[in-house]
This record gives sequence, C-alpha cells and structure tokens, in this order.
Amino acid sequence: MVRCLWLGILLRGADAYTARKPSIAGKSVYFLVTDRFARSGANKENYTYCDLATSADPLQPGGGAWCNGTLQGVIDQLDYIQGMAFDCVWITPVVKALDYTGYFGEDFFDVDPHIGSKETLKELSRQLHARDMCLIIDIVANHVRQMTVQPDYSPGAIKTYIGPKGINPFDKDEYFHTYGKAAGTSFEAYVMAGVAQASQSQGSDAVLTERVHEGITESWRVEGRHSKCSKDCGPENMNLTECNCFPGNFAPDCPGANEELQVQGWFGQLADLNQDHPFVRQKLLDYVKYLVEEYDADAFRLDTAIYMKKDFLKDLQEAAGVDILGETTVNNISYHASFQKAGLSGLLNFPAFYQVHGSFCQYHLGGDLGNYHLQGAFTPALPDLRKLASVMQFQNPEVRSMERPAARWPLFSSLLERAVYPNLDLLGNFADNHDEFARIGTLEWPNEEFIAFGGYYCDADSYRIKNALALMMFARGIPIVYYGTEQGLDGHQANVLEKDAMRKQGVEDKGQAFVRESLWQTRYNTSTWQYQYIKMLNEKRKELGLAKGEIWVFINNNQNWTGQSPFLYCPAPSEHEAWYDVFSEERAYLRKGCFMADNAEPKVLVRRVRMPAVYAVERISEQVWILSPGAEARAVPTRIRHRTAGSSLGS
Ligand SMILES: [Ca+2]
Repeated sequence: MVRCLWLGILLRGADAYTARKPSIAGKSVYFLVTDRFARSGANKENYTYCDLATSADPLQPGGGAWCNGTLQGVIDQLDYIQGMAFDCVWITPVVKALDYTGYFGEDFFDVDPHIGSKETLKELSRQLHARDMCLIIDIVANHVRQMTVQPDYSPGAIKTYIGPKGINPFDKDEYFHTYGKAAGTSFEAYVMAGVAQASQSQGSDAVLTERVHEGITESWRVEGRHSKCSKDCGPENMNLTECNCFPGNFAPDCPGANEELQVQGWFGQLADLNQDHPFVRQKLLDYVKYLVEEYDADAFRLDTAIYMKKDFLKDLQEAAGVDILGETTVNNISYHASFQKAGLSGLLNFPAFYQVHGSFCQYHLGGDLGNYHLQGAFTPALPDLRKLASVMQFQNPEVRSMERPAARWPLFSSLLERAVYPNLDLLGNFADNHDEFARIGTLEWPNEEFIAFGGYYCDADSYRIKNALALMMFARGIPIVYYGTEQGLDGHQANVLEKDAMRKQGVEDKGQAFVRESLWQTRYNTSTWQYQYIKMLNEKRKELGLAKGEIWVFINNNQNWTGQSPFLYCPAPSEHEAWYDVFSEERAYLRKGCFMADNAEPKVLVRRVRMPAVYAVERISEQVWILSPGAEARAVPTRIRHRTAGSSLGS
C-alpha cells in the first residue's frame, strides 16, 4: 500500500532582502533557451531544425554553435507563450558570450549580438510588462568564459590560451580563483597545466556504495521494490536522499568532500571568479542592479549558485532587490535549504527534481545507486511515487504521510522550528530542463540505430506526462515548464550505453545540445494536446490561486494502456460535501472515504459553492495525494508494466 498525503501551508520567513519589485512567489514560468526558441528577421521563415552548429570553437567563423534564435523572436512569439497562460518568461543569459548558451560570459554589460541588442531586450521587457507578465533573466556570477579555446571537444584537441583579456569587467588574472597554484607559477601556466576542478570537491562514494551492497533497506524492500538503498541513504534520509555523494554531503558518508574546492574550483576551463576580491564583488553587485534598473528585470535565475560563498549570495540578493532563484544542484535537503536561509530568496527545487523520473517513469537517471554522473543509466526499478513524496514531505513541514501518520518529525515542536525552508512559495518546481539528461516527453526508442536498450523517461506517455505536469503546477512553489514541452519535443542526452555505441559508430555526441533543440520546426502549433493541457493547468491554477478552501490534487503514475480505466483513491474528501473536478467540472464520485476517478488523468477537486475567480496567484493551499498504481486500486486492479531489453513485462 502506497499512500501519501501532502498538506501545504504558508510559512513566511522574515524578508530576506529589501524588495524593489513584487515577489515572483507562486508565479508560473516558461523557460526558454533564447538561441533555440524563435528566429526573427531574415531568418524568421527558416524552419530548419537545429541543435548544434558545426563548430563549437568561438574563434572559428560560425563558431559558438549558434542556431540564430533571438530576443526579437521571443517578442514575436509572446502571444504563443501567453496563450498558455504563463506569468513569467525565463530567458538564458543575455551577456555577450562565447557560445549560444550565454553561460560563458565575456561582456557582462552588453547583450550578445547573436540574440539582439540592448534595445531589443528593453523592448522584450516592455512588452512582457504590457501583458502583465514578468521577465526572469538568467545570470552567472560564478564564472566567466573559458581561458582557452580548442577546435572541438575531442580528447586530443589542442588548447590555445586566450586569458582574461577583453572580458568586461573581469580582465585581470587576479580576479580568479587559483586553488592549488604553486607560488611563482603564472596564471597562464596554472591554466594550461590544468586548473583545480569544482567537480573534484565531492567526496568518495566508496563508503555509501559499500553500505548499499551490504544491506538493502528493509522498508523499501518490504514493498517488493528493487531500490537498493541502505537505511542510511535513499529517499528516507533527508540529507542523503540518494546513495551517492553530492555537494553538501561530507564525512563520514562522503570522505574527502572539500567545500573550499567546491567554491574555488573551476568548471573545466570556465574561469572561476573570486567574489572575495573587492573589485569582483562590487562589479557583480553592480551587474544585478544594472539589469533591474536598465532592463526592468523582475527576477533572476542564478547559475551555479552552490559554487559561491553564502555571504556573497546574501549581498547579491540584497543588491538585486528582486527574487533570485538559485541553481542549487544538490540532493541534501537541509543543505539545499541552507542557501535560502543564507540569503537567496528562491531556489530551484533539485532535490524534488531528482526524484521525478523515478517516480513517474520507468527510468532512474542515476541508475540503481542514484549516480547522476552516469547521465542516465537505465535501471529496472519500477516507478515509485514514494520517492518524490518522501522528499516533498521533508521539504514541507506540514506534510503528513498516510503511511506514517505521525510523520517522521519530532512531535510538538512548533511548525516554524521544523520548517526547513524559510519560504516554500519560492521553490521552483520542474520536471526537466536544459541541462539534465532527458526531456519529459522523450520517447522510449529514441535512437534505435545506436542502441537497443529501452526505457527513456516518460516514453511520450500522455498520462504520465500529464500527471508530472500537474504535480509541478499544483505543488507549493513556482512551476517551471521547459520550452518545447508543449510541442512534445523529445530530446535526451546519450546515456553511458549510447555514448559507447555512438563512439563505435563514429556518431557525434552532442551532449546537452540534445536537450536544447530548436522549436521553430514545430511552427508554434497551438493545437497540440500538450499546449492545450498546459494552458488549462495554468488557467485552473490561477483561478484557484487565492481560494481559501481545501484543494485536493490526485496524482498517479499509470501508463496509457491502463490510464483510461477508472481509478480509486483512498482517502478522499468527505462524501457528505459536494466536491467537483476543476478540469471536467463534474461532481466527484466519493464513497466510503474514497474517490473513484473515471480515469488516471490528474484530478483536482474543490468544494463547491463555486470559488470566486481570482486573478493573482499569491499562494496555493493544496493537499496533494500521491498514489502509486496497483497499490490501492480496489475497484480496478492496475499493474505497472515495465520494459527491459525491448520486451514488455508484467510486474
Ligand atoms: Ca566558484
């Protein structure tokens, strides 16, 4: 039996900063990669698919892998975005940069000419505000562009040193971290010899791996699942939700973890800024102020947030005066929350994200041991919503589990004492993004010519995708939908098995570019089921936004082949009151403490008397039900089917 009840309440910490603009708490966000979203001008009618231009070398003609999407293209498609009823648009960094992503900045106070001009950015901001929408700009304060260039990313490619010259305003060696540099060694020599890497700051997995191999968790095994997690790690442990070392996990679980290296190490050749240098610190604070004052930015998404010191993040938040959503790629929940406590007003909800794939789909990105460095190792573990429920229970102090009614928290301590996060309404919830492995719509057999191993994410399964989207949209916080979801784009990065096959066949591994594919080839079709479904979710969410009454959200991970059958959820709202499904507007069938849904689509129940329509989302008071299929389906036995090596197996 798998049942989890989530209850959301509003908890607000003291204002973390002096707000200059309204908070984006609870707004819904459409996230796009500017270079891949929409072309304009002479290129506007060019609908040719693009995911990686020929040369990654920024010094070569055509280098930087640009596909020619622009800010003007975004302006031209605002009807398309607003047509799905989003509140905000998050765009990738606008700085002059070495490549299409904008994450390799060269001039912080300019707009890259590939995507437009300062005037175009101002116009985008104006037009969004005219629509009562908001602009979220992606920023990078951790690093600048690389200090070397190379013709391609093959192992033997020859690097050429270019140094910091020409970077505005960080054009001197002294502005960068040089962890481990020997006295007397020049900056150039340090760079060319291979700099200390931030990726080496994580501790060794050996201890956890040993523990996992020694014993499989009783509680998860009892359910007949195959998840291998020791009792000291896995979703049952707030600070080790995966049996794998991530930033924030220190000794004894992850011996060798090095927080100083985490802050000072570089990402490859991307030069790591020293925010303790007075000039660097001041210019970065000036930079965020500039973006708010010059472009009227409403909020920021802050790249690589965990690789900077918290006292700097606090200063950056104060200087910005608008919400910052930090990219906090960790699975340790209290460590994750510590970045909000320390100063950033908002965080991208990575601890929950890491559980989405394994919860909804027949796919665990990190393999059996939650090792995300494997970039998507297939595991036969069945999808299990308890993983996600467990993480969200830790995050939301008022969550109660029907499996464990007393919850895991010490009783009687006050809610505020138990609150891990100062503000849950500024957690950005998402099911996929531009960095991680696979889009939610990824097909089961994406690359038949490469590999015969199956099982990708949600298999383009509409029931699972709808349920995952509904959860993102109705969970406490800021729902973020990645561009292309509405068109069923299905890019995914090559996993370890595919990489091997591709290497043998001489096929180019495009890495993250696989999940940053162009959108224009879809012609911005507004009649796809995904577009219409996202539109409906956003509209219903807004309509319910200020409702004071209870909202029950029922989520499951059924597949299409069982999704059309009636589905029973227990418990449910009282049958002595009139509850309606907000999507169908039909009265819910409630009997004996259970809700009989007519199919496995997500259901959102509200009590009528009909709620008044509202137009601003400040909070969502939700009760979310998660039920794993097969667990409680008394009326209609349902089973999860999973696939291994191309065959369908009942389980
Ligand atoms: Ca750093």
